[in-house]
Amino acid sequence: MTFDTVIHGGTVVTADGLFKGDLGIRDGRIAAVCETLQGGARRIDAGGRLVMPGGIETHAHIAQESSSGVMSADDYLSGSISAAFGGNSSFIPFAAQHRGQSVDEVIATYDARGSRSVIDYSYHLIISDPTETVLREELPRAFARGITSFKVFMTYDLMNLGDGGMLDILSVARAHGAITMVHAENNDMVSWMNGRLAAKGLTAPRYHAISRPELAEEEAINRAIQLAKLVDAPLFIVHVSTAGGAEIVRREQWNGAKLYAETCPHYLALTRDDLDRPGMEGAKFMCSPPLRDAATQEALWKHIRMGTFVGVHSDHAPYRYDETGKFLNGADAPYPKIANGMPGIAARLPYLFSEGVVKGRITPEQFVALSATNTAKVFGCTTKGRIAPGWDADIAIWDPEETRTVRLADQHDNMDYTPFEGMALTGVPKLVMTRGQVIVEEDKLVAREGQGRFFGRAPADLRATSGYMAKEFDPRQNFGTELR
Ligand code: DUC
Ligand code: ZN
Ligand code: ZN
Repeated sequence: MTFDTVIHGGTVVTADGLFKGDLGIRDGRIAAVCETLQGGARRIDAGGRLVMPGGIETHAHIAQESSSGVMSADDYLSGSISAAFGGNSSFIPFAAQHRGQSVDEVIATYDARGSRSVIDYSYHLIISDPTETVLREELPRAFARGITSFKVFMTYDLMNLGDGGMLDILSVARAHGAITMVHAENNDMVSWMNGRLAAKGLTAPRYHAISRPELAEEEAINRAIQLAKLVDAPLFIVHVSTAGGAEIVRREQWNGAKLYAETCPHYLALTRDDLDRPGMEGAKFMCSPPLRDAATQEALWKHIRMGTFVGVHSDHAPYRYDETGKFLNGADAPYPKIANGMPGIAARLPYLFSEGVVKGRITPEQFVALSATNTAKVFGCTTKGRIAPGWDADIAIWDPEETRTVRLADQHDNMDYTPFEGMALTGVPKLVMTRGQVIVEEDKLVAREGQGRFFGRAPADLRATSGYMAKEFDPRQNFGTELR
């Protein structure tokens, strides 16, 4: 058997186990996994290193306008390069429909933006305007192209769909085998808090965290799940930031909901105290849902370990600390007029490895599951996220012992700060490939612009969930499931 590349002498880590072995790669795919392999036009020595599936970053805002018109600082070139330096072989950013826009046009716009990527990419749609045309014509066309997931918002005046709008989306998604992702925060609770704080003139960045209470997330998570259960639709709760929210997710998973969730590194690494930094520095740490506290961090780690979360994703939402980003509305803008989000696509996996695997909170196998394999299943990436014959050769080779301190100067995104600045992290991705092509090697980019390919996705693999039958839809008793 001939190979284009052989990776030899490393420890291969999969979601199921660890073994010493070699990988043979041919035509962009893994052709052989064996104790030892000879040959290979190129042989890569992985002695002393871990050979893992390249990360799949499934929560990133790249070349995306927010509803208030702020453009993220990273495009598909800088965003994908930064992702690759952070150990990712592919990513699934959002393609955002704002009110009045056609979904077909949104997808065409992102196709043009995505063509610059150095790693493979797909999109989740964000839906903010579910008109009849969107529901009956455009979403089915998007599903047919392999865009099988999308995000809806329960907060933000220009994005929030209301419960009826969510039910419409959930029902259409279910019919097509798509999964609905939800940003769950109670919009009225947040608006009410904003009003109270504004009346007292409390508008500094630190009040952003106060304005979005933990209860607002917990209430909305619970409501989103009940809405999804009514129509038995798969649901993915993005960026869970509270212990209470994670507990509700866990309970409802046990109750049979087709329910998945993620958390993000910033909720593990930072707290609302970071918003108290001097002057406007706190704006760097403004994200929604907001940062919480140390007790929450411990609870989130417990849920990561126990499997409540299928993934830990960055929610890379890069808004610079200048007038193009955080301060588009002025250098001392009140917190409701400062963009929510922070960068983290490069730090996600090094942080999870260092704080998770190296500190003994999760196993190396769990790291692989959380960084690639689980979410590949949930988001229908049928050729990615595994090391097995026939799968894409999307591989990351890590030095598990090297320690590096995060510095802005070493970042590859378009940002002017990193919230992880100064953190010493152990474990460094040394080589990253997508479909057998090396993207990053020993701190150097070796890919060319546009090398990544769009990949269509299948419906979520729901076989491990039992589903939920609302009594009112039980054909033995009432109207029957066709009403859903
Ligand atoms: N939601 C996100 O997922 N990212 C940034 C801001 C937000 O509201
Ligand atoms: Zn969100
Ligand atoms: Zn996000």
